[in-house]
Amino acid sequence: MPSKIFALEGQRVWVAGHRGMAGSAFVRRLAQENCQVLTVPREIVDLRNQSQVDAWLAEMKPDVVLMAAGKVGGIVANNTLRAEFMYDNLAMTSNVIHGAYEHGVKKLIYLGSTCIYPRLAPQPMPEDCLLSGALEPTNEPYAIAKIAGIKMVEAYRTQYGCDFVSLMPTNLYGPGDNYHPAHAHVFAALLKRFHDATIDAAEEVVVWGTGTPRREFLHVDDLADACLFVLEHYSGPQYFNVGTGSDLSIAELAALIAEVTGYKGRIRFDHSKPDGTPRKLVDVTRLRALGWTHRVDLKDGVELAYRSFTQTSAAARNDRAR
Ligand code: GFB
Repeated sequence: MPSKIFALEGQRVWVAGHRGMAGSAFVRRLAQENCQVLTVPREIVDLRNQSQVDAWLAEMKPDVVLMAAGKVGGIVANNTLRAEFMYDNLAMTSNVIHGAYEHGVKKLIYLGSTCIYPRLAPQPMPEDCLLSGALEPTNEPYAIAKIAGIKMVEAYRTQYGCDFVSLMPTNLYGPGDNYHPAHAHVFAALLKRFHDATIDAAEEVVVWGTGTPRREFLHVDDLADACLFVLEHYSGPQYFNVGTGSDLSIAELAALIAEVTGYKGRIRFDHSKPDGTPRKLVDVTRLRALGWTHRVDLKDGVELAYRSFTQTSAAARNDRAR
């Protein structure tokens, strides 16, 4: 374990995007640290608006920024809301990174995504395969915006000496996920669909695509832990993949979620829906060499995520009943 080069203690830490799945995990994780967490709802500061971001930074003067804000979604959301995914992410990224530079932020962590790597990248995908081939068309606008963010982080370090670092989380899941039937990522979409099918004793659940694409899944609390680890132990020009180092097919994921939710019916694959990238497994050698490894294995993670989903749904039902 390397020694700490930066201590969070006493720092003012702005979590940008604190209502999202990653941002809310950062807030939970930071509660264990002796630091001051700053958040602001989008009704007050729209991160796409440069002057609002600038005014917020001038007033709050954070020492650290965790940039978890972004417009995100699954394969269909990415493919249909192409303009929004591009504009919203480019605008938020550029306002937050440039503002952090202008207001003397000491450290910033930027969250990219593994869809920045070429569609047919070598597996597992090393950080160095960035920009070595064509992107997956279904999420190209989002990937281009994320690549712009990584390159901004790089450029602000080179030209201005900003201590900003990028992380590339693999597909995330956990509390605070979006369960929208069409726009969710596969994990949350299937968790909800299998849960509903179990409650309704449905005979069939439809899973999009062929079931053969392979994906890697990381519990969002592990991402939050990795983020603080990098913040405190690394300062330099490298960026880091964050994953578990193992993947499974969508068919295997569906079977696992069916088991955890208690679903006993049939699973049908809808070949009219897109498969996306055939495989997306990150090479985690670089972050492991720095001293960080994930803690939550997928089987435990599905159970944890399901528990959180059912508790949140029960709380929402109680709220509606009041
Ligand atoms: O999480 P997901 O939507 O996005 O997963 P990506 C897509 C894979 O899961 C495809 C299959 O192979 C889908 O055919 N799948 C099966 C489903 N059933 C469903 C379902 O009900 N909903 C969804 N969404 N998929 C995303 C990118 O790629 O990964 C983002 O689009 C981002 O930009 C994210 O990078 C991490 O893994 O393909």
